[in-house]
Amino acid sequence: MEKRSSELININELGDRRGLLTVIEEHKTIPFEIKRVFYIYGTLPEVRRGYHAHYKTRQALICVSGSCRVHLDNVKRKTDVLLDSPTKVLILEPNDWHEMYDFSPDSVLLVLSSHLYDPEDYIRDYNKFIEVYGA
Ligand code: T46
Repeated sequence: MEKRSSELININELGDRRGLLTVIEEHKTIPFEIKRVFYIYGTLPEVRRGYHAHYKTRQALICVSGSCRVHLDNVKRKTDVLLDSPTKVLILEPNDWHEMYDFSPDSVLLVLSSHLYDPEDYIRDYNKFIEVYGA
């Protein structure tokens, strides 16, 4: 299985007296074609979600309102990323087991995805994840 490194990138904020605007473009800001967009909101602060990795799906996570944290585990390293600005973009590669948590009440987590929804693309069992990506 191909392994890539997830990455937190900062993108520009364009602003004037009217307010702020931030742009995301496929193959420029985001290193893949965007096939699907979804957003996660109304998640209570004590809830932890995710608990999976993917086979193919690459994603970009942006907390466009409020904040949340993402736990990442690619077998070789475990780290936690704070998404607390619409200018922070987490490029999340399929080989990172991820868990999202610590959602603020106003949190809206926007996710841009390289593939259409396919339940078969999820690895929801941690032992299976190690089997697939541990070598
Ligand atoms: C991911 C993280 C960041 C659909 O029917 N279509 C969709 O495109 C999605 C994303 C979900 N669903 C259904 C499947 C479940 O019945 O919506 C329900 C909630 O999805 P899930 O439990 O997978 O949500 P999270 O927050 O655990 O994970 C989601 C994405 O599914 C996942 O790809 O990487 O956000």
